[in-house]
Order: sequence, then structure tokens, then C-alpha cells
Amino acid sequence: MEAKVDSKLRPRLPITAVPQIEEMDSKYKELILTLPKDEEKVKYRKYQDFWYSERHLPGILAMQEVFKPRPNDVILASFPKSGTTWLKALTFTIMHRDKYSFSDHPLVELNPHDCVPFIENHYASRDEHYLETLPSPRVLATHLAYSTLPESIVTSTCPIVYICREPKDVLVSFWHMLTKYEWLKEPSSFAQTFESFCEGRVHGGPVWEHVLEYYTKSLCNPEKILILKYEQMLECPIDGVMRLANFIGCPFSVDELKNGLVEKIIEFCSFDKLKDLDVNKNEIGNLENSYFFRKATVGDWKNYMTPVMANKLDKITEEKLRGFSFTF
Ligand code: PAP
Repeated sequence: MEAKVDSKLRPRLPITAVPQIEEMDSKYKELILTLPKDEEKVKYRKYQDFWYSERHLPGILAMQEVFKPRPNDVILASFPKSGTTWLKALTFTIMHRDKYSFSDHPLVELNPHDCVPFIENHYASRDEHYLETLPSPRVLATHLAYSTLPESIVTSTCPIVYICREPKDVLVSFWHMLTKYEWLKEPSSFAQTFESFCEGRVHGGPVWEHVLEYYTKSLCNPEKILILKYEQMLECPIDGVMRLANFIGCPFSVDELKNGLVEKIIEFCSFDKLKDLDVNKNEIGNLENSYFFRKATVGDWKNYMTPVMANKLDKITEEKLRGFSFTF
């Protein structure tokens, strides 16, 4: 019988596979230790105007130096907690729809983050050779800011799909994620995380600059970068999926449209479907798999932020977006 999952795909390594900087033997260590540091519970360092988790920086620097995309790679980019897991599932399913049927699909046995690896994480855990074993066309992902991307990606022909989300909901989702990690013995309170977020001191932060860099680049080069918005995708997934498929060069045929394939893909990659798969539940899959599925709604910030907090964050967003045609 044919193997269900593409034999090349395998579960990613847990975050604990990435050593802390003190335990690391990296040629970038000395440089990283000179970067501005944040003293919060997760150590962040500011590199090229963005804050990144310190333990991931050696991987990020190595990726910048070494990574070479293939011409037919598709790159998914996002600020953390903006809808990456969903975008990964959709893109992988759209791109490989001739290769896998729904009943015999890698996403049934693997988390979307195993089907579409984060490039920098594989460099951070010294597992980057894995990326080379994946068959083409690959779908790869990154949380790096546009200006941190390796030059090889920027100058390549690879399309970049960027998903963004309203910052207040990003923050709430981000904080929930932090509270889950066991190695963070005492995760920051919501109020502490709120302050760090406002000051941009979170992985990939500040969120506004992260979004605006990709947005402004997409205006100059709309064939290279597609911007998707999480809220719009939730509101009208058909439109989002059609745009995504066209952009990555896998448009739906008339027959596929007639047969309802777009709707079937949306259903297959839906929050409820993915969340309920055994692989994405704590007991069976990688413990971290369940962390990516929480509520998937718009406006959950109302349950966590005081009006003062919401007002403060909205004001920052308004200021940062001033002069740009972009809105969340
Ligand atoms: P990551 O940056 O760690 O990869 P990411 O996938 O970008 O996380 O964001 C997680 C959010 O996407 C979660 O939002 P919440 O905390 O507000 O609930 C998660 O629930 C949501 N999400 C995950 N899968 C889907 C999906 N299939 N459809 C819609 N939203 C989803």
C-alpha cells in the first residue's frame, strides 16, 4: 500500500531543540551578545530594527548567509499569530491538490507547521538540511521582517504571500501562546505582554513596521508579494483562496470550480476540521500542535483588554499607519 504521508515530510523538532544562546556553539554568538537586549521572560534582541527571540537569532543569521530558495518555492510570511497556520494549510493544499486526495493527505497526519516548515527554525535547530530533502515545489514559511529576509529570497522569482491581522487580536493570541510553553516557568502577565507588544519587543516586533514593510514592497512589486488579511479571509474565504491560488500560479480550472473544489479546500483547512484531528490534539500529536488552534475569531481582544489598553494600542496603530494607504 502507498505511504499516506509524503515520506520526505516529518514532524518538526520541538522549540526546545533550539539551544539557549549560552549553550550554543555558533559563529554568530559573539555578535548576537552585543545586540540590544530585552530583559523580559523571553529574551529578545534587536537585530536590524526588529526584535527576535535570542535563541532563534543564530538561525536567522545563518539563514541570511546560507539559504538559497529554489525558483519555484512559494514563501509564506507573517508576523506571529496572524493566521500563519491557516495560510500554511491552505497554500499546501492548493499547491499539491493533484498529488494528494483529501482522505490521503499529509495534513491529516501532520500539523500544518510540519507540512510547511519555518525556514529560520530549521536553521536555529541545525536541521536546515531537511529543507533540501523536500521535493519541489516547496512551500516554506518565515516570521522574519522583509528587511531581515535573505537577499536570495528578495531577488528570487519566488512569490511571497504575507498574511496580517489586526494587532489587538494578534497580541491576545500571542499572549495565550506564551502562557503555554512549559519552559517559560512564569510567563509574563497580560499587562506585561501588552507593554512589550506596544514597544515592539516581541518576536518579529514591532508589528506595525513588520506589516508596513511587506505592504509597501507589495505596492512596488505586486507580482512578488500578495497581502492577505486574516479578517477578510474569515469573512470571505472563497475570495481569499481564489486570490491565493492565482497568485502562486495554481489557478482553479472551470471544472474544479464547478465541482466545488474551492469550498472543499476551505472546509478541509477550516479551524474546526484541523483542530479536531488527532495529530493536533495534545494527547497524540506533538504537544505544541494544539497551541496553534485556540479560538480563531475576530475581536477576542475585548475579553482581555481594558478600554484604556485598547485605546492606547489603537492610537499607536493610527500613528504608525499615518501616511500609508494601509488599514487593518
Ligand atoms: P503562529 O504565528 O504561531 O504560526 P498563527 O497560526 O499565525 O500562529 O496564529 C494563530 C491563530 O490562528 C490563532 O488565533 P487565536 O489565538 O485568536 O485563536 C488560531 O486559533 C488561528 N487559527 C489556527 N488555525 C486556523 C484556521 N484553520 N482558520 C482560522 N484561524 C486559525
